[in-house]
Amino acid sequence: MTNSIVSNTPDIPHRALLKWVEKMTKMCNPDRVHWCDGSETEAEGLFKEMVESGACIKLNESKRPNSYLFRSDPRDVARVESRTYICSLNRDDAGPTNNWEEPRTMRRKLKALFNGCMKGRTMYVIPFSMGPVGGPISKVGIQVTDSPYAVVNMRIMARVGRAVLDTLGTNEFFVPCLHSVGCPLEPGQKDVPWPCNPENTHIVHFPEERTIVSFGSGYGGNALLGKKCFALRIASTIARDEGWLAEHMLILGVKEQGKPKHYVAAAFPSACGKTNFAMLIPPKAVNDIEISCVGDDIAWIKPGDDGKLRAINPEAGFFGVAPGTSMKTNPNALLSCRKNTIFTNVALTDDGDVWWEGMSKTPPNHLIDWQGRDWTPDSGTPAAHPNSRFTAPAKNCPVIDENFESPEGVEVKAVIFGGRRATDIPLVYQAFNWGHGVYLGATMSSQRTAAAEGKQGELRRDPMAMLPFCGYNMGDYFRHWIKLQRGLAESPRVFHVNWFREDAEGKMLWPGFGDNVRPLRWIIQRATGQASARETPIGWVPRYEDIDWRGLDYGEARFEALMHLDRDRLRKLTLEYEDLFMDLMERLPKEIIFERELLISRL
Ligand code: O2Y
Ligand code: MN
Repeated sequence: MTNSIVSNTPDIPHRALLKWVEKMTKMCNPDRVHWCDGSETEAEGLFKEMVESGACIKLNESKRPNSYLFRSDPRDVARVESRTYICSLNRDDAGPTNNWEEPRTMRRKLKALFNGCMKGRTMYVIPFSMGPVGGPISKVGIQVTDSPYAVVNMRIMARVGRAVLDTLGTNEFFVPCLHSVGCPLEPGQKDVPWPCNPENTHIVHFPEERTIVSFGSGYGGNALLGKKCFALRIASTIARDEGWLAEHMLILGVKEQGKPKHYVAAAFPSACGKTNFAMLIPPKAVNDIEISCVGDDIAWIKPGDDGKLRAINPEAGFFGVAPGTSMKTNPNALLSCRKNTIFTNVALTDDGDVWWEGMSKTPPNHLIDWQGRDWTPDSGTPAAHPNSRFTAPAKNCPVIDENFESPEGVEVKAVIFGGRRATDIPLVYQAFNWGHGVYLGATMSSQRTAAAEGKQGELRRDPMAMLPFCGYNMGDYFRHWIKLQRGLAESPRVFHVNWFREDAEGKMLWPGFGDNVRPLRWIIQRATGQASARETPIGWVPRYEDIDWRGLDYGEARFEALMHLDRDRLRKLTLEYEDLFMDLMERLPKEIIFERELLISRL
């Protein structure tokens, strides 16, 4: 270790890890190095320091026990896709859907940025496991960071501590994750509440080396490197090489009374109610079915020895979007953040609790908004930032699944792809086979909402909801999906859903939320060979009588409108897909072209 730097370096036999941390220390030049043990005492100490420095506020202990509010710099409020890079050796291996730069050039740039970047700060070393510690599907990362905010969040989102180091033995694999907010402090210089360096933000992945380097942002996916950077971008490249899948999917369990529990994995682009679906509460009248949540965002799916696909949620917490979450829309999410939770960029109430748009019908008369300013309902600006977040332990969730901690994961019976589509796409349909299912995932698209970048209503292509998260060429990714099935004894059935179809007046045709359990029940029954269906050119669809309508007054004519297929429009939409396929042409598997041709001819 560098002589003058105080460090609590643990006694471990993993020489490569010690050497890497020493190298990072030399380059970043922090005042102290702290290896995190993930303990409650350690977190208490960090929160105490951050409250004292003004980096966060402790919330009212009786209303929101052991919970804290952070306000970020207004220039650092979300993931920045334009500054996210996949630096593979070969440009084509990143593909046309990723930003790419030549790895040596990028390394040179990063080296200049990281040189002395932690001066005046503590460098934290976070050993973390994605998935249960030591599990057969789990993987280890070591994040080095100068952000105590990242430390306390990582402690909720991943499994952190000495037990993780112990699994590494003398030379086991880990993903090195280097992070800095990019704001060195000169002696005597006072820190700001949310240090960041937006002009120089870079979120960089080196897929061949399996390393992550993030500079300049302290927010969410840019700073909690176990999440999108590791569990999706780097893990997807590892999964390609090892024969499994790292997916942007929730995992939920469905238990019908008197029947075995089954699990599904589902991919939705953002703003499609993914967390709501992951924690769905069925309507009262449908009282013989229970939904449990294994994960709300990411699934690692691996073929088991029995040739069936098994999935784990590699995360240990939820980094959920706050606005719109209420006891009406998602009570289980709200209950998940009743204690031991970190809030970022939500509003503060006068009695030391939190509030955000949509939490209650009537807003409080007075709040402190996400930028620390007085706020009233007449202010004309949102009290909470639209991308404000709660970081809550998954074990707080009232419907967390009994197998959430199972190292072997749960068997996946069905895969669901979904999108927000006001027209054309029916509530639910089933792919004819795996290849057709991969085509459905590859052609996923969703309408942009007001919160998303771009023109509202415009269709954004988002294959398998992985557009910003696939760590390699999207054409190779489709090929990997197709190939994976060849080694399976049994593959999950594949479905497409759309909760957002509208009538001619622009009114929602489907109630959504808890009622989504109705198509979900049909999906489970189809995947387990129990339900009937009707064949159409786009796939198998339920007939009116195949859906459980108890407690919902939904006539046959309305269902017809919800499921209506306009062949001409669908053929036109299919042909319009040409543009994405043209971009990927060089690496697009022929199976995808065949599926498209088959669909056009069926239509
Ligand atoms: O803006 C961020 O950094 C968070 S993005 C995020 C967080 C939780 C789950 N999913 C996402 C996403 O962008 O898909
Ligand atoms: Mn996500």
